[in-house]
Amino acid sequence: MLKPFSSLIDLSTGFLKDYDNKVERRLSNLKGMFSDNESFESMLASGDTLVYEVFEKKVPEESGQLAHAVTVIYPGKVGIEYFMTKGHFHVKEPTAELYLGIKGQGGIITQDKEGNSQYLDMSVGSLVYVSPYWAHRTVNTSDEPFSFLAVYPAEAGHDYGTIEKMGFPKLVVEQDGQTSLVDNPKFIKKTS
Ligand code: M6P
Ligand code: ZN
Repeated sequence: MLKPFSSLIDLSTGFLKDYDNKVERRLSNLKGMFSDNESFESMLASGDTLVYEVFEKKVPEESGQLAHAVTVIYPGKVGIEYFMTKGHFHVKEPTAELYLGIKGQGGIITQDKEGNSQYLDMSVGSLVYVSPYWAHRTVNTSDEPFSFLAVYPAEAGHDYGTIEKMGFPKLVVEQDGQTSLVDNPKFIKKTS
């Protein structure tokens, strides 16, 4: 049986100090996810930039356990679209997730299976509840690393395939120095 344990987030840097596992996501891991393919390919040609890292605590992937991780999204854009996570639905769809902004500025774009979408700004202290059935992707809208904590049922699972096929209904972009949401021209709405 898992004993109670603690870990430490350095609030001055936004990093989790004593993580058990680190997932690195580079540009090449996000192929096809940014809207502007030409900018993506030319950026990739000059280096496989680190886009974000997920620092995880290990807990068993079973009912009753709470998975938790700190994600740091580095500043950057592909074309006008901000650096972002892959985004996912949960494999076990009726599971929620809670986010807490730790450092920097960003936002979370969500969508349900009908193609409804909602964007929520995040800054230090923002507490975001992602309801069951809603896919979620986080973006860094600033010029410093954006760090947040996520807590979710350990058995939830990540469904990346659906997002790879459909995308999100909106893109989070910088236009005239402002963060804006624009329609994703490549979004594929579920028909059934
Ligand atoms: C948060 C949580 C994790 C997720 C991570 C990166 O920390 O939602 O479950 O893995 O963000 O997002 P993604 O898996 O979509 O790349
Ligand atoms: Zn999730």
